[in-house]
Order: sequence, then structure tokens, then C-alpha cells
Amino acid sequence: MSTWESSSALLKESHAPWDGQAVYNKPGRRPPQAAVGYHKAVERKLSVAVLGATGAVGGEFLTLFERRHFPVGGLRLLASERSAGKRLLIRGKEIAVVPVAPTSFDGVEVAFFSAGASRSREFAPPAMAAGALVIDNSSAFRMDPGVPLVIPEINAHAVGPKDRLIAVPNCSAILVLMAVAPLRALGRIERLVVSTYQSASGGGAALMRELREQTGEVLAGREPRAGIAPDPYAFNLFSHNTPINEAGYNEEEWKVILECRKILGATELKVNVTCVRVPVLRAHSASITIEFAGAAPTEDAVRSALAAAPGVRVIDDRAANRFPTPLLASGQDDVLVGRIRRDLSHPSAISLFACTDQLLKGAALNALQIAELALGLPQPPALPPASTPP
Ligand code: 2RA
Repeated sequence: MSTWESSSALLKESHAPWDGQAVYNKPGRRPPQAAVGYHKAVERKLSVAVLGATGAVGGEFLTLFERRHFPVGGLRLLASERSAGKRLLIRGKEIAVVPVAPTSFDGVEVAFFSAGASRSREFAPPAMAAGALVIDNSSAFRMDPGVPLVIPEINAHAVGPKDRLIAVPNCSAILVLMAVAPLRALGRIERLVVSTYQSASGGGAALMRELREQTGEVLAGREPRAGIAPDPYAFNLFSHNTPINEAGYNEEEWKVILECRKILGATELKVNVTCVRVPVLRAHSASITIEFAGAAPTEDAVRSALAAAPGVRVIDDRAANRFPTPLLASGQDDVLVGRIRRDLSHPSAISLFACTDQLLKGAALNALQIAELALGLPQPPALPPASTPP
């Protein structure tokens, strides 16, 4: 019997009701079907691995485990040869980060991967063979038709009981869809026009460091040293730092197009997107115009649909000129949405602006929510406030 099977055997029907109300549900809404189907709870601690433990997303997992009461028994911290050897402090205990190898997953029941697509391609097969449920933050398997690509608030139904590899969507796709998916109740969505304003965190801890250092250098009157960004980063912005395809779209834009269609199950959805990196540390923002098949819904209907959507918080105070900002979103679990207005240039369109913490809902939090869903864990009770970011 594989580790997965043996751990599944220990999953028991929970007496506590699945508390869809807490995270996925607001009054009057139904919990996602898959979660209802998995109305079970793990009654013991799990053996967990984090691949990419020293990275920006890896670090978020460690605090999220505590904040969401994830039932971590053993914790294996894995990284590339280069980053291994560090020691991380968890619950007052130092744990060494060890170099990843195909045998690293023996005995592991849940593995969170956040070390890039090539490492995911290399280590997901041995991890699954060892019986682990793999939640992959990279782009390696997202468009594989056999791999669910999941935002739990939107397509929890995509997760089946036999799935052992589940992909976390691109952070910009998560941001866009968290703001757009709740509006499907108001009419058929035909087209999205999106511009992103993406933070340094999406490029990893090294790009965050580069932004801080270059900013310091410019403020000190020095010429900033070039780093991994293709352009000077401090006090600047640039087209997303990924290769451009023949159609003129960079990789990030292409991911947003394909992943939005897959997650919504809407192969015909038209998406026009421009992805830009801005000098913000850890929260992505997006301007989104949503074109409906018929007349646009009213602003009030849009506001109500978003206010009722799990994981979304509306900040839309025209009088005070107060709307979502990346700083307000940083360290928060919710996606913030505001600037809700008619697109006066188009009778079927609504425009809005959204921000999310790229390391949380854009990566680690979404991954952990997927694990909670797949394992049938009860949703965490009242969550303490999210961390205060830099
Ligand atoms: C970025 N999408 O912001 C990446 C992070 N996954 O560049």
C-alpha cells in the first residue's frame, strides 16, 4: 500500500461539519461541491515537505502552516544544492534545509513545490511515486489536461479523490479570476481586457532584494547596479521579464490567457492582457475590463456579487477616493477589489481594479487551500491577522 493510500485510509468522517461558511462561503452561498464531497478530516498529523523552502513563497508556507493550523507532523525542508544547508526557525526549533533528491519524498504525504518548473518536472514523478500528494506552484503541469488547475473558491469541483498532483495557477491569473469569477452570476462573460502591475515578489526573493538595494542606491545618489531585472528597477517599470512569442505576447500574458480559460472551463473566453513589472515589493495589481454577452450589470449588482464572494474584499469608497492598493493587500489573505464602474465606451462592459498579496493568495495560500480541500480538512476557524509584510 502506498503512503497515500495508507494516509487516505486514516481519513475518517468528521463529526465537525465542513465549515464552508468560514472561507469559501458567505451567507446564502453554497460550499464548493468537491469540498462537500470530501466532508472528512484528517485526525492525525501529516508528514509534509516543502521544496523551495528558502524562497519567498517557501517562507510563506511555514507561517501559513501555523496560521491555518495545518496538521504538520514531520516537516522536511528541501531546496536546491545551492540553497541547502541553511537552518530555518520554526516554532522555536531550527530545521535544516536539505538538498532535494529523488528519495527526499519517501514517507512524505503532502509536498508543496515552489522551486520552479524544471525542478517540478524532475521531482514530481518520484514524489508521487513515493505516495505524496503534490501541490505544484510552478507552470510545469498547469496546462496538462490530466492535472487540475485550481483556485478553491472558483473550481473546487476540479479536484477529484484520486488526484495526486494539483497545480496552483499563475499569480496574475488568480488575481484576475478572483475578481471576475463571481460576476459570472450576472451574465455570460465574453471578453476580458487586463493590464497587470506585478510586484518584485513574483520574480522571487532575489528580485525583491534587487528592488530594495537599487532603491537605496538611487536615494543615496549612486548609480544602481544592474541585477537580474532586464532594466533598472528602482523608480521604473518594465514589460514582464519573460520571453515574447511570435504573437508578441510574453510568457506571463500567455499563461494568463490559457489558465483563465482552463480554470473557468471557458475555451472561447477572449482575453487581452498586458503584463508589467512595477517597483512594488509583494502585491500584484490589475486593471480589468469585463465584457458581458448582453447589457452590462449595474454597478450595484457587481459590488454585491463581489462583496458576497469568498476571499474577496470590496474597497470602493469614491467619496474618500479610497480603493485597493498593493500596500493594503500586502500580508492579507483577501483579494481587494474596487474602482467598480461602467465602461462608458462599451454598453456591455464593467471595469474594476484588484490587488492581491502575490506570495499569499497568489501562491502559498492558494496552494495550502488546495491541500486542505484535497485532504478534506475542515476549514480553519477564525484566522488571526495575516503577517505584516515589509
Ligand atoms: C511573476 N507570475 O509575477 C510570476 C510569479 N509566479 O512574475
